[in-house]
Amino acid sequence: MQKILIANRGEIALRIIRTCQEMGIETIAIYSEADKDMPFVKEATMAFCVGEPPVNKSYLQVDKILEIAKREKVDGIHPGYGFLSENAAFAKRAMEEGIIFIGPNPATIELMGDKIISRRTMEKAGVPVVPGSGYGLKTSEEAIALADKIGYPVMLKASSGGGGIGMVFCEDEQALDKSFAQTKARAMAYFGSDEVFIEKYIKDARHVEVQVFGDSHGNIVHLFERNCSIQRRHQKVIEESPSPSLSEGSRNKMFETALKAASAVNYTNAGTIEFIVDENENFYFLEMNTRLQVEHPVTEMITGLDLVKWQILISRGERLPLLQDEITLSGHAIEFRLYAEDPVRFLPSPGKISTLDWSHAAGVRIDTGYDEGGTVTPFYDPMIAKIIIHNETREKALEEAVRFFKDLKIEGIKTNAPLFLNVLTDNDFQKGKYNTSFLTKNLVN
Ligand code: MV4
Repeated sequence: MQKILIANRGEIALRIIRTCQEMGIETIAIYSEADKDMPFVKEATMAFCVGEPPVNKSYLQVDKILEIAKREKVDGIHPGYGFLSENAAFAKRAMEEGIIFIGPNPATIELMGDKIISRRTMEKAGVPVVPGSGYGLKTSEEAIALADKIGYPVMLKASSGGGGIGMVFCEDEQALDKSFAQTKARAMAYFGSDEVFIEKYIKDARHVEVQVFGDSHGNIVHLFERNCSIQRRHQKVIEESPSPSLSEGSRNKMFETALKAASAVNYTNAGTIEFIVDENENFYFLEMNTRLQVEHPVTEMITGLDLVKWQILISRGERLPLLQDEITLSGHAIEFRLYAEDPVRFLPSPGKISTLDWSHAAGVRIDTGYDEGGTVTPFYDPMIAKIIIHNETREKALEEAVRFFKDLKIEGIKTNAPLFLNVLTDNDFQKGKYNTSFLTKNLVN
């Protein structure tokens, strides 16, 4: 591969460009009119405008993007995350044009995109799934009859959803009855499919995901786990590895299960197996993400590996660079997603970043798409930067994080930085005792 088109923007586009530069690969950036002055546009070997700011007029313009890829004779397309990264039709069209889609094959993307089919596939492979329906539900009566068997509360989920989108919590029969038709209608409007299913709601659970990689020679490895329980409205805010308060026995069982899950679909490239872990450390498969994830730097820091490089090597048919027992874990890593948002109301707060000074951050990894003076526009995710701290122990990493956020100099826009100091000084968080209810229970409102 000598030339790669990056079908993304911001920090992840820059992140991919950096690895390509190290590997001597040329990069083609695409950008919307709103992003013309962003660093990733300047940093790429070449850059082309694909349209107006709204995503459906720019970053989701499949025809335009493929046209540029063909015209510029790129060998591969890296989709990053979000946008077209889990769009099987896009991956397929790229392959049909003789361009390598840097990710798993389209059939696997499609299979994992259907949450009922992926659930069934995993169950058949002997991977534990949450008690629930492995088929689409036609009527609220059918849903209620099943919920009576598995017990309330339940989660009503759209089969084409995922990542928290199209999911509704139902405390009791009344709530399920009330939500059923609406959830179905919304799923139809959002995803073009009204298939829904239910699962028992696992409460006070931890959200732990295992990073996996597969190559086209049948090898599959895991790169340990990430705890992503600190979320708000299904937006992850803090991720760390290793996961605190998880026994070695459960962790190892989770790794084995993740390998079993990936093997069941002959998985290639980077993927993540999401588990929900209950209070007794029972864990269940939730979904598989068939892309590189936002929080991949956490894994890079504890393993010392470059996951984008691995993706590129695998895509051009090479073997996994390391065998399972050659992959080692060192220290503790924690990532904080700094957003341009009102810290009180938790609403996006776009604007010009007049001061952005990382000079106090020696030894801290900052993945950002912005320079000082840059503008966060209202068209895309308002994430400004990912701050990734790696230290010998969790305790030391948390101390380093406190120092970092006390000294952080960012001006001109509101950010969620105050939240991080609240979390970092929370007693339960320091002890590693937290779950998906943490932000709602302790620190919000
Ligand atoms: C669940 C769950 C509990 N029980 N499913 C959210 C993201 C998506 N990948 C799956 N998610 C969840 N699915 C069952 N059956 C808990 C979550 C979940 C969550 C729920 C509410 C508030 C925050 C959460 C954070 C992570 C996961």
